[in-house]
Amino acid sequence: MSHWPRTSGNAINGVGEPAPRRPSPIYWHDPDSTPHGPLQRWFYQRSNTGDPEVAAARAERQRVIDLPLAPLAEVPEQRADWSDEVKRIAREAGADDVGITAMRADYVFAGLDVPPQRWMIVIAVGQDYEAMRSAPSSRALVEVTRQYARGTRIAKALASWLRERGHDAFPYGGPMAGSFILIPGALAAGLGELGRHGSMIHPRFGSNFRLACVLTDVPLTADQPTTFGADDFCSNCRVCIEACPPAAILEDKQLVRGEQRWYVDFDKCLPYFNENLGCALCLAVCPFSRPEIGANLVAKLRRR
Ligand code: B12
Ligand code: SF4
Ligand code: SF4
Repeated sequence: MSHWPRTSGNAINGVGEPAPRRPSPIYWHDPDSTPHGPLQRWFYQRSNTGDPEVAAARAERQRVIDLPLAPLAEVPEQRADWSDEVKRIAREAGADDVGITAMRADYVFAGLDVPPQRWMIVIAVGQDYEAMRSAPSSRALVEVTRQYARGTRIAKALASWLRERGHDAFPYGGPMAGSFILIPGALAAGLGELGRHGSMIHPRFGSNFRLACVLTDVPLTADQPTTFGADDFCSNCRVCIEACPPAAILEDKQLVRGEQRWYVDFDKCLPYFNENLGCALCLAVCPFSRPEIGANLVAKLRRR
């Protein structure tokens, strides 16, 4: 806590602000550029426990991040709509779900450049439930790290495929925040609903999945947002509230940058997250994440 800045993370995130604005960089940016940067450095020291599996998963993730993209072909191939093809290629490369939405400037962190591409192809990758059930643990951290690598690998494969057809494309898979937030685009692309725990709930993977994406200008058709009742269900469910050790998950929606929505108390979550290998308990305990139970729940909510 000696690294804790005077500024509240909730103030940086715009809690209580009635006017819409772009999000501010808060974590997983250049640590010298944000008030919580020293805590970010400390996280990597703390989570470097000497566990060879964590080290191997991190090395593999870095190898994937460093992979070069295919060269850009000189003559662009023309198609009226690339949507079915890009989804097919993303799935073949390992994506568990894919959605398309228009890239919007209000997804981009304040002070960072708005990417020039028009479209966002959003990729979802499921995580192993048994590994995540052990969160917070080294095993869950390894699984999260592997899925970051998988999301990045798929995004790079799709971006390379587009470049080989003469269309530039930008892949993003984390774990650093990059220049834009993924959740509002993933919601718009129909990949799920926002849950009380501040992460998304997907109809098949529940909360237990990660996101990656590719930005491009090829002609695409946007998908529609989906609702299957998760938002309503969250209003009557307290599982993540009760499971979150620092009580960071709140009873009520909050006004954040002009939107009333579920919000997690950053100042409570982050110390626990940092001391406990990236935590993720809230993803693991969510009933939607439990294989079989999640699918039945979604079917029941859809019937209702
Ligand atoms: C910084 C960051 C964090 C920070 C702080 C997040 C925060 N809310 O302040 C910390 C380290 C605490 C964190 C923790 C976790 N994170 Co995180 N995080 C990010 C990251 C890199 C940037 C998000 C950010 O800057 N948020 C700060 C502001 C914008 O937060 P906010 O206003 O509260 O908005 C949040 C949501 O409400 C939503 N959102 C934003 N704008 C809007 C607008 C509307 C209209 C709606 C409905 C929602 C919405 O997105 C934000 C997500 O943080 C993203 C990847 C990315 N590039 O987007 C992953 C990401 C959001 N994290 C993710 C996950 C899973 C986690 C953890 C479970 C950790 C883990 N080991 O898996 C925990 C969950 C706890 C929590 N508090 O949310 C996933 C979510 C996947 C999913 N199923 O939805 C992402 C997308 C990473 C990924 N590639 O998959 N995270
Ligand atoms: S545990 Fe319950 S309240 Fe929390 S996100 Fe999942 S369904 Fe919603
Ligand atoms: S990551 Fe852990 S501390 Fe943060 S909200 Fe989820 S359960 Fe709570």
